[in-house]
Amino acid sequence: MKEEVVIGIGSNLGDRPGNCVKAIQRLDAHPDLEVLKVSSFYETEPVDAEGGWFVNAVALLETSLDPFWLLTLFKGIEREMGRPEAHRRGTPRTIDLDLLLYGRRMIQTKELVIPHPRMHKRRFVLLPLYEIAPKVEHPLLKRTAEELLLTLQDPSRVRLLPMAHTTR
Ligand code: PH2
Ligand code: MG
Ligand code: MG
Repeated sequence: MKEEVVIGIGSNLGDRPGNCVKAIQRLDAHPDLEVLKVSSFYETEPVDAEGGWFVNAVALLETSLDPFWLLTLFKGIEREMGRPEAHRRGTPRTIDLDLLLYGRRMIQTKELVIPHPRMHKRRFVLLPLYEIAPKVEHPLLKRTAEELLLTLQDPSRVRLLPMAHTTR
């Protein structure tokens, strides 16, 4: 069965927008995965992280891969793109792919928690998500992206990155 999946994409090391584009292209190249929508790219102030501002985006995928397969795929892409395996949370990274929503599925394991436990607290996630899927509902909080963004208390700055993207 195919599921709609929402992922977060982030980079704060090297060619940040280029890294995001490359990761999206690698995902789209997978035979069992289709990239349906990609948000604009945003420049975002780091939240509980070291290093400079991030470039962040959110994408909507359709896939028959199960969540744990997806996680393995994401880790492979992160590794190929130069992110060290033993990565301390918060240190600068060329690419970070996060599984945010997998349909309306709720998963709580050591390796994977879905919905992503911090997605509803972060402007760098909710603003791009609102752009591509304002009505998508958080299955635990029962609030749409739009509703979560309206009541969000996150003072970190998020601004549209002015550039043209060939992948959209
Ligand atoms: N990711 C983090 C921690 N902090 N801050 C911004 N602005 N963007 C991110 O993608 C991000 C972060 C952990 O993955
Ligand atoms: Mg992350
Ligand atoms: Mg991550």
